[in-house]
Amino acid sequence: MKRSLVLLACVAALGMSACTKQHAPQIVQVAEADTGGSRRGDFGPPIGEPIRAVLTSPPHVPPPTNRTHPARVIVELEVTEVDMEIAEGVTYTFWTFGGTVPGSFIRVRQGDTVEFHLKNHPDSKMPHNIDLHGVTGPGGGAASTFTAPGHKSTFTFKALNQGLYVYHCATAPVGMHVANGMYGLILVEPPQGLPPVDREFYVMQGDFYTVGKYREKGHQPFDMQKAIDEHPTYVVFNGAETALTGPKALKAKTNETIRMYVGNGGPNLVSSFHVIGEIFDKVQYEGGTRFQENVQTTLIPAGGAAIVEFHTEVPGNYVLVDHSIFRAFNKGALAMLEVDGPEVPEIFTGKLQDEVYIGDKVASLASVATAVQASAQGNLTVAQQIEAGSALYKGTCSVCHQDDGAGLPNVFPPLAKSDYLMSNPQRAIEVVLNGLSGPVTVNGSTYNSVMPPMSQLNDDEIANILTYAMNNWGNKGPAITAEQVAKVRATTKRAEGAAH
Ligand code: HEC
Ligand SMILES: [Cu+2]
Repeated sequence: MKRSLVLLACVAALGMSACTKQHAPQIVQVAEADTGGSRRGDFGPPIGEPIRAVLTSPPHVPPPTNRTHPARVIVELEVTEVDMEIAEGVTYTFWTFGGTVPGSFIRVRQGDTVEFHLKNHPDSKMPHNIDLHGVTGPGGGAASTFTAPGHKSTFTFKALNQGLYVYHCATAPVGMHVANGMYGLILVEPPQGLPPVDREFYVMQGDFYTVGKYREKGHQPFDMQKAIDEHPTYVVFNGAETALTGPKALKAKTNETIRMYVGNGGPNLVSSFHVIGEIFDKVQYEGGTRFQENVQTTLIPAGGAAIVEFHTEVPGNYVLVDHSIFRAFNKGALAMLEVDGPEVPEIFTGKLQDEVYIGDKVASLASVATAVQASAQGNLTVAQQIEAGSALYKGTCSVCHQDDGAGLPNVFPPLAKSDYLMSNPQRAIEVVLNGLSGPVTVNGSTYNSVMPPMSQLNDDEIANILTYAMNNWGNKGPAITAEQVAKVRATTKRAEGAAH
């Protein structure tokens, strides 16, 4: 095989030049990368006492196995059905492998014999099973692990192929189990292990389908029709819009090599995985053996994975996104990596705040959830509205009207002490919902520009933003209620297909 490859390369090269020795190393490299697949993954029976696998919750990754021989590895994974936040103030009933979405990270070595124990918590309402893409055998273990609530199943497999593999539940209706968060990753290390790096992270994308709209507060049930239509309400990393933002952002230092094990649980969408401000030095695309270098965006199929590596040079915030970009900014597919260290002006200068770019994602939206909850209970205070509005104003309005509400001369009118805003609250609601264009005079200056409609914001959000704007920067005005906004929205004709 090796010989014929070399021969073919020489024949191909003959037309241009002789087959020099320079070609040889490349060919040998290709031959070396051929791992032999499953035929060369059996290193004989397990040696020594059985080992209990270290399982970790995302974004953590278990330590390398650091083994030079095959072992019997015991994996105990418990399925639980739990209510957790998918966005600030929005809960969802997730079905989980190990209590988290994605499920616990499993790390074994090629040639290991894995003794898999799947437990289904007695409080579960559904039976579940597991199909591990790293298994050679029917269903990836699905049929062998079908487990009713309060039961446990066991099966054993030999990890013959190295690579990064998705596992997921495959109980009917399969799509629903996957959509509820039943997926995770298993890494089968090559026999020599992976090269050491400074930090490893576990990140997995998933699409979610709720009856309520994006960020509609309260408990949201699964919407089967939206799932069938492949019309997700949320696309998130690690099971929640806020899983890796704010205080939960990933953290690293400059001058470190970062390795991310990135999976895509689907159930429907393919991910265009990208880190804003970084370039992947190396991508083991599709979780396989070969790698590509110097990559901007890597495609991760549903039910697939990739190992990406990059080196940190410049401090700051790096943003993980699905570069199908509406998913990042309007459905939640956005996570943060904070890199700490001294500035390196020879590589990167500039003091541009990326807060405006990533909008309210850097702000904690807890105050927004609090305000909506208080509103539902009928005891919302103006102070709560202002606090929520302040968080939402960031990014949504501050891009143009600026953090201090002063606007930009001749381009964006001020909201601070604006006679236009303060003289007519009803009109202000209309401006936010429907946008504004044509000449408008604010504090004696005329602006003739375009403000796009902000109708993607819900009634609570608009009420709170306007209450904030009308009671901040020296403004003293009324509080705006969600009911007032709803009234304006209901009486506004909108083009077919425009946001709610
Ligand atoms: C993309 C830039 C942009 C964004 C984002 C934006 N605006 Fe505006 N806004 C404008 C422009 C431009 C005008 C003036 C339009 C014109 O000339 O007709 C304006 C006008 C206004 C006015 C009336 C004039 C005044 O200064 O009182 C209000 C009130 C207002 N915006 C509020 C908001 C609020 C609240 C938000 C956030 C929900 C927001 N805007 C987001 C660009 C923006
Ligand atoms: Cu299941």
